Amino acid sequence: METVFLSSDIPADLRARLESAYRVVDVPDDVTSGFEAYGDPVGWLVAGNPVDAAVIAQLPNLRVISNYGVGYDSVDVPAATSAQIIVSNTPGVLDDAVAELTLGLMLALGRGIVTYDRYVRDGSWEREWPPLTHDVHRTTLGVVGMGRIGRRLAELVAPLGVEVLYHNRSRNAEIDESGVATWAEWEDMLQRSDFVSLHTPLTERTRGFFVKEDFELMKPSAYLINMARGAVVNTDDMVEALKNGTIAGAALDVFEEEPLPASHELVQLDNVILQPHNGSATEETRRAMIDLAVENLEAGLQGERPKTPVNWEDIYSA
Ligand code: 8YV
Repeated sequence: METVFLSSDIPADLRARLESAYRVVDVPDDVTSGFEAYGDPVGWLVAGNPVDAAVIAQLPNLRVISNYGVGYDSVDVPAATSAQIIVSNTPGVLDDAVAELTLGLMLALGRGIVTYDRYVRDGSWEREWPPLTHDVHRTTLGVVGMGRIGRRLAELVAPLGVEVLYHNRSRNAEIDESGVATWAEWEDMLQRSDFVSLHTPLTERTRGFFVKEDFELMKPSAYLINMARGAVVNTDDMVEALKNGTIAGAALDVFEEEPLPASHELVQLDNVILQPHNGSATEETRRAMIDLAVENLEAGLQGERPKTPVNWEDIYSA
């Protein structure tokens, strides 16, 4: 039997299905060497594991890397493509879940939901009524990296009368046609938005791209939401902007270092809502994601085009 590596827990029925055709081996998600201890895989289901060129070079018979997640920044796709390894991801099935958590965070930031939960619990309410909060309806939301998730978010906030601006490197024709959001120049979007929500993939171009000057363009009353990857923002600049009042607050689902150590400076800040990389983390959505990830793995191993490949055309075109 050929070997398949799994670097995520998967539901028992899917595991049994894989085990009927492959030798299935659990490999911790931080292993980058010493693969001989686990075997010689033809397929690997990864969940944010670092799979760089050096890792790929150690696995000469690998044919498929199925990424359990839409963001595949932890996989070196060009290295996989040169080794003729199919890479797939799980787009589409998590759009609703990520967009709804983003909406929840907008409401929590604007209406002080987390702050005022603490206010009641610590007895502050027994002493005085809390300060007023801010409307979320009829505000302006700026989406950075408008794709499927951003579009779903734009649809969700529409009934609240929220105006949605977006900025991508190039305009998204489908979005422009749909009218759910309006493209804006970078400075204009940052200056006008009450919420700036990041949904861009992490690439060499977006790594560390959101810096001090960008925070300074935002309104002092505005909030940053990061649902993308921690590394797209310069964390030191963000902490500074949050501490000195350049912006009003932030809601963060992703961090440069995950899990975020409880001793991190961000944890000390009252104007930040912290989430443990939770955007897609519902029973229903994770099931849909893992179904798709396993289907992609099986298809690729059978020499078929996975439902949602990343590099199929790069390998098989020409
Ligand atoms: C994780 C995510 O992949 O889809 C993404 O890009 O960030 C998450 O959904 C999830 O933790 C599963 O590995």
